[in-house]
Amino acid sequence: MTSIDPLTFPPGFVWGAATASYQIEGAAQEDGRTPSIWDTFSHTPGKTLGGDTGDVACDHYHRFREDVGLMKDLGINAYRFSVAWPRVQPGGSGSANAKGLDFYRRLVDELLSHDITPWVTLYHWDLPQELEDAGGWPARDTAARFADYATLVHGALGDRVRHWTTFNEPWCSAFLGYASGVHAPGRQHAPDALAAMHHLLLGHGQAIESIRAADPTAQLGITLNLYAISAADETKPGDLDAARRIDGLANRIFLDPVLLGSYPADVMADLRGISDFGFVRDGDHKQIAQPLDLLGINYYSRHVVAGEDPDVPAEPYWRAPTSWPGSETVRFLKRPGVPVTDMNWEVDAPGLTETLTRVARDYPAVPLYITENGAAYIDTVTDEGTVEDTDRVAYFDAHFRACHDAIAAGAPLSGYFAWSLLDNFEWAWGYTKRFGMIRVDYDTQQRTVKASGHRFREVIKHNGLGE
Ligand code: GBH
Repeated sequence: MTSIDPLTFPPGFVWGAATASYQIEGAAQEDGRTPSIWDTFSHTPGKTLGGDTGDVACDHYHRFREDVGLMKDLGINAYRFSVAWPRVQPGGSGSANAKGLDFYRRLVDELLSHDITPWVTLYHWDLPQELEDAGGWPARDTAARFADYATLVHGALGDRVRHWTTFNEPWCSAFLGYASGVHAPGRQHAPDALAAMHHLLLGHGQAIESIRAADPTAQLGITLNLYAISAADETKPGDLDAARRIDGLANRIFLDPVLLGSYPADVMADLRGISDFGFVRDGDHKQIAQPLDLLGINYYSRHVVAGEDPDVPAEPYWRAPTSWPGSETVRFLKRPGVPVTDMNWEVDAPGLTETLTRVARDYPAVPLYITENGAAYIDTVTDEGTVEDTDRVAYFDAHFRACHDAIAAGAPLSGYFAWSLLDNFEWAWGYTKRFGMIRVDYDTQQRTVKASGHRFREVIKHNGLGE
C-alpha cells in the first residue's frame, strides 16, 4: 500500500493534556492550604511506595508559568487540571481562602493568554481532612459540602472557565478509598464504599444544579473511569456472568444513575448481602441525573474475567481485589502474551473503541471526551539527555487510532486529553511510575519533553496521524 490513511479528526476536535492537583502542585503547606486525606494517607507509614508524598511533587505551584509554556510548545488546545479543595476552602466549609483562589486565577489567566482552554475538575481525590474526620464520603452531609465548595470555585473562576467536571473517577474515591483502602482515606468497609458512591453522585447532582442555575451556558459534566470488560470464554455461562457482574460494578453502577436515573437492578441484587441501599432517599435519583453537556471518560485497559472453576487452581492474584465488593467469585485473568505497561495493565486499544461505541449505544446522546488515557513505562534517557519513550509513543498512537475508529463508527467523541502532561505523584505508587509526555527530574525539577510529547505536537498540528 502506498497511500497512507491520513486519519484526520473532525474539525474542532479538542487535543489536550491532563493533571491533578495533589499529583503535581506540591506547596502542601503554603498560602493557607490545609491537609487533605492524601496528605494524611501519604504521611502514614506503609501507605505509599517508599513513603512518597505530594509535599513537593512537580512544584507546579511555583512553576506553573514554565509548565504553561511547555503546553504552548506542545500546541495543546486545552488543559485539564483539578482544584485542590483544601487550598481554596480550608477545612472544607465556610469562607474562601483568597490566596488559594488566586493561584487558580493566575493559572487560568496564564492559560488563556496562551490560547489554551482551561478545563476544571472540581475534585480529583483531595478531600479536606476535616471532612473525612466528620465522616467523609460515607456521610451524606459531605455531598452538600461539595456542592457548596463547587459553587464557591465557580463563583471565582466562572467568568473565564467554561468547561467544568465535578468528579474525577468517583469509583476510585468510593471503592479504593473505602473498600480496598489502597487509596486515601484507606478505610476497608464495603458498605461504607457504597454509601460513599451514593454521596459522591449526590454531590455531583447538587453541584451541577447549582452551577447551572448561576451559569446556564457553562459546559458541565463528570469524568468516569470505564473499562472494557470481556468474558474469558464466551461459551461458559459462569464467565459471561462474571463479565456482567464486573461491567456492572465497574461501569454501569456510575453510568446508569448519572445518565439513566437509577442504579442497575442486577448490580443492586448482586450487592444485596453487603448493602440494602438504604442511603437512597426520595428524590436522590432525580437529583443525580442532571442533564449534562459532556461525559468525560478515562480509559486505560480491559478486564478479562472468569467465574469460579474447580479445575483451575485458585492463584491469589486471580481473585477479585477487595476493591470489588460483591465479586468474590470472579477471577481477573492476565492474558498470556498481551503486552503490559509498567503498571502491569494490559495494553488494549480496541477496548477504547469498544468503550466509546458502547456508551454511545447504551446511553442517551451526550458529547464524549476522553479525559485521560496514557501509560506508565520505564523511560530511557539517552546520553544526549533526550527521552526515547518508544513504548509510550506506540501506546498513544494505537489509542489515537482507536478514537478515530470510534468516531468512524458514529460515537460522538469530541476531544482527547493525554494522561499526563508531566510525570507526577502516582498515588500509592509514589514517584516510581511515570506517565508523563514530559519527564520530570525530581532532584532538579528539570522538565524534558519526551519523544511522545514531540509526537503529540505533530498529531495536534495535523489534527490527525497523517504526514
Ligand atoms: C487515573 O486512575 C487517575 O485519574 C489518575 O490520577 C492516575 O494518575 C492515572 O489514572 C494513572 O493511574 O482492580 O482494584 O486493582 C486510574 C484508574 C482504576 C486504574 C482502578 C486501576 C485498578 C483497581 N484506576 N484500577 S483494582
